[in-house]
Amino acid sequence: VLKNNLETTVSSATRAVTISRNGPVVIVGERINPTGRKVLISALKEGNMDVVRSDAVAQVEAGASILDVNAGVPGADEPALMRQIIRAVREVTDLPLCIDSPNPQTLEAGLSIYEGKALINSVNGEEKSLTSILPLVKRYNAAVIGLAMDDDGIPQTAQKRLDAARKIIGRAESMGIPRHDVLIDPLVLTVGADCQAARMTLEATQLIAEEFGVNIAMGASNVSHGLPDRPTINAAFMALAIACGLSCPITNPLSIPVHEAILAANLLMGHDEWAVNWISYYRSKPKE
Ligand code: THG
Repeated sequence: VLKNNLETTVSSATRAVTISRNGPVVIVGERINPTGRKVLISALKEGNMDVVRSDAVAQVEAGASILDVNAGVPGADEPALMRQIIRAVREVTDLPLCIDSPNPQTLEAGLSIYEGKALINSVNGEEKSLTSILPLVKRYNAAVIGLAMDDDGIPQTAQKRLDAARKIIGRAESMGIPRHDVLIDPLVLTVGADCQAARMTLEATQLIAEEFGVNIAMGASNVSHGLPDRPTINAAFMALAIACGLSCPITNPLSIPVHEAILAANLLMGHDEWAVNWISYYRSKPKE
């Protein structure tokens, strides 16, 4: 059990959410992301925000506490699209947002209209990323997810991912960004390509959480890419990662196996007193 647990608070204009290993995990809903979603891509190309609004509502109802928003439509004006998506989501929910883009112009477009303390997704240990993204984190008083990679790419060992995390945290602190506002993503690759990949990410998660106390975010669904019955693998990985220190999974809360694994892990990790959340989930669950 980890002892050094920093707290990260993000907010909208009217709501604050605290991420911490001292409480239940905070689910970042990943669905507002056009990658691989033809229906969402074509709606966004036409400026139609209906899918964005319905995805937002569905994820809130399924238990997301933060919503990831990604405007990565090939050929689109991403900064303009990011603003449209953020405004559409704000019409239907006041959950805090995780603004997801590798592009500083897109991030800034979103941040400039966002009210509250956003979560920026993401910076990484490459010089180009550190120098373009961290000033935005500072200027907008945001929190940020740091991907555990550097100018040599994604490290192949847990120790080197720890080193990449150290570089990101050190650079953030040198700019006056407090350590508790930096989350680290130890990076999840598919076990379909390398059967040691998940184990290595779990080890990196533990090392980084222990050494720095920072919150850990990850896009856990990548773990099963290319394999059959992905939700079962994702659910098992989710429970293991939470035990190793994951506090902020970026996932689809509408996936029932993953969602149930998260609720069960919260209970088993001692963050669901009298099993109140587990029992109330069970009571409201549609019967087969
Ligand atoms: N780390 C961080 N941020 C991330 C990721 C990460 N953001 C993006 C991604 N990874 C997490 N988000 C998604 C969003 C969608 C899917 C996976 C991860 C996905 N989409 C389906 C597909 O491509 O087949 C299609 C969607 C559907 O219809 O279900 O799987 O690792 N920091």
